[in-house]
Amino acid sequence: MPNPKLGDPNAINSAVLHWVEEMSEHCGPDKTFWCDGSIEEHEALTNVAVSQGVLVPLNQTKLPGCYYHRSNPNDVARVEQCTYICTQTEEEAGPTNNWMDPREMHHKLDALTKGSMRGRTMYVVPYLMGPPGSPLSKVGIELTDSIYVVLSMRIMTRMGTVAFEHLGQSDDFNRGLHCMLDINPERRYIAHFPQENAVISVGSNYGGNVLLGKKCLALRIGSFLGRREGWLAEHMLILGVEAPNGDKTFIAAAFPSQCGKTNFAMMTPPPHFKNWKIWTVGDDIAWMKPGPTGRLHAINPEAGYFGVAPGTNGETNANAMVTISCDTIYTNVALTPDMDVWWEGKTKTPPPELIDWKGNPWTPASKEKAAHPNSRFTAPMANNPSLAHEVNDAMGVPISAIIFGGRRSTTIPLVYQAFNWIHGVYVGATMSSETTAAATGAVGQVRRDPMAMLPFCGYNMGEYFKHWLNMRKEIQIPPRIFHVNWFRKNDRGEYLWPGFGENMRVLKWIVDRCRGQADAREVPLGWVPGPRQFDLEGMKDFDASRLAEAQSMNPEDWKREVLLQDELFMKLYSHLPKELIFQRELLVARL
Ligand code: OXD
Ligand code: MN
Repeated sequence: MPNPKLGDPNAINSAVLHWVEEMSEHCGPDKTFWCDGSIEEHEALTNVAVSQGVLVPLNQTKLPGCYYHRSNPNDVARVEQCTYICTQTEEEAGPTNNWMDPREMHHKLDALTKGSMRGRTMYVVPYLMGPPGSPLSKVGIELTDSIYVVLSMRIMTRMGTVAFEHLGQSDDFNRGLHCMLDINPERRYIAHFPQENAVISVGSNYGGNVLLGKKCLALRIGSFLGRREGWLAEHMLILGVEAPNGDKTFIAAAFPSQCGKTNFAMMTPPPHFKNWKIWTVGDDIAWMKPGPTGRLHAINPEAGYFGVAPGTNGETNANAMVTISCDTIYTNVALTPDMDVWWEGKTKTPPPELIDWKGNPWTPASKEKAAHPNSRFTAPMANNPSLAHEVNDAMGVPISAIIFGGRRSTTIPLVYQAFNWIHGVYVGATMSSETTAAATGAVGQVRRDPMAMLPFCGYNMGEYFKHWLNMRKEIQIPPRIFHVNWFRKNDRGEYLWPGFGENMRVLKWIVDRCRGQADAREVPLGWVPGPRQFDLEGMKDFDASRLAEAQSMNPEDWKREVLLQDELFMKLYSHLPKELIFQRELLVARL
C-alpha cells in the first residue's frame, strides 16, 4: 500500500502503517495515496483537482500557479457549535467548550465514517508542524478524501517525506481523519481527542475545520500538550521589528480571527520610519517554550498563510499582495471575466462585471457581496517578501513582548502595558472582541475571547489561565505584556486610529518599552505612553488631541466592562486562579 516514492515500505514507521491500514479498512476507499510532498506529485495532484473541477486555473499570466476553489455555500467558516473537545470528563474540557464522552463520539463518528470513502481516494498526508529538527515541532498524519485539503496542506505545512524523517520510528504523531461525507451541516463534527492526540473531522471542507494541522493540532490539541509538556500553543502572530541600527525585537500578538493578525505580521512601516523593517515569522499561531536565552522562544508551526481576502490591497498589506500573486489557492472570492480574482476592498472601484463567490453574475449594483466576507487565500510563506530569516530556526525566536488585542468600537484604549506578568495574564484573560465572519453566527457582538483562544483552547480555560501563571516560574526574562485596540470609534462611527502601517508607531513604543528606552505614565489600566513618547511625526490629520481621544479611559465605562468580565469569571469559577480574582479587585480599587 505505501507509495513506492517513499522508498522501502519496511522503513516506514510501523505505527503509521498499522493505523493507515486500519483506517483504510474502515473508510473503504478505492485507492490509498501516500503523499511525498514532491513537486512532481504537486503537479499531478493539481491536474487531478482541475480535471475533477475542484480547482479552476486562474489567469496564469496574471497569477501564475494560482487556482480557484468554490466551496459549498453551507460550508464557509469554522463552526464552533460543531467543534468538540472529547476529554475523559466534561470538567477537563471546561464550560467554554462543547464536550462529548470520547466513547460516545467515537461511536457516532465510526458510524458516519464507515465505508464513507467508497469510490474515492484516501490521501495520506504526513506533515510537520514547525521547522525540521526543532524540539518544538510535531508530526501529524491527516487521512483525507479531499484533494483540496491535500493541496492546501502542502502550502500550509511542511508536507511529505520531511515529516517521516522527523518522526523516525516514534509513534508520537497526531492521528487526523477527515471525511467530507456529503458536506451536510447536520453531519458536521470537528472532534478532538486530546488524550489520544487524535482529531476526526467530518462533513466539512472549510480550511479551519479540515486543515487539521492548523486549529485542531496546532491550537486545540497543541494547547493540551503544551500544558502537559511545559509550553504554550497560542493564537498569535510572531513578528520581528528591526531598528535602523540592526537590532531585532521579536513580538507575539494574540488577536481574534479577522482582527488583522496577517496585516500586522506583514506590516510596511510608514515613510517616517525610514530604515525600520518588520519581519514576519508567523501570522496565526505561535508555539512558545522557555529557551536558551532565558526568554520564551517561539516558532511558527505553519508554512503558509490562510488569510482573509476582503480588505487586502496594496495599501493595507502590500507584502500579502506580493505573497498571493503566485502559487496560491483562492477560495470563495469573486472572478473577473479574464479569470483574475476580486474581493471587496481589493480596489476602490469594483470591476463592472464579476462572477460572485456563488457562481452568479455580479455587478456593482448587486445587493450581495461579490466575495464571501470570509473568502480566503492559501499562500506559501516562502512568497512573503518580509519573511523573517529566522523562520526555520530550530530554537525559534526570543520573544520580548506579547500583545493582546480585540476589536472593540468603544471603551478600550489604543495601547496600554500591563504592570507585570500576572496582571498581563489578567489582561489577556479578560480580552474581548466583536465577532467576525471567520466563524458562523452573528457578526459584531462583543464576547469575551480570552487570549483570542476561546474557540481554540483544548481544555478547561481556568486551567489554561493557571498554566499561563505557572509558566512565569520557567521564564527568567518574561516578555512584557501589552494590550491594543485598533478598532475604537468616535460617536460618528469613524475609526479613531488609522491602523495598518501606522500601527508601527504603537509597535515602536512597545519596542522602546522592552528595551528600557521609553517612559510611561501610570493609569488605572496599566502604563500608557506620555505624549512625547509616542511618535506622531509625519501623520496626516492626526495630532496629540486625537491620540488623547483614542487613549481616553472613562472610569464609568470601565466599571461596566469589569461587570461584563464577571460573566466569564462566573462561568469558570471552580477553576479560576485566585490571582485573577485578586487582579480584578485591584483594578476595581484603582478605578
Ligand atoms: C483563522 C481563524 O482562519 O482564526 O485563522 O479563523
Ligand atoms: Mn486564526
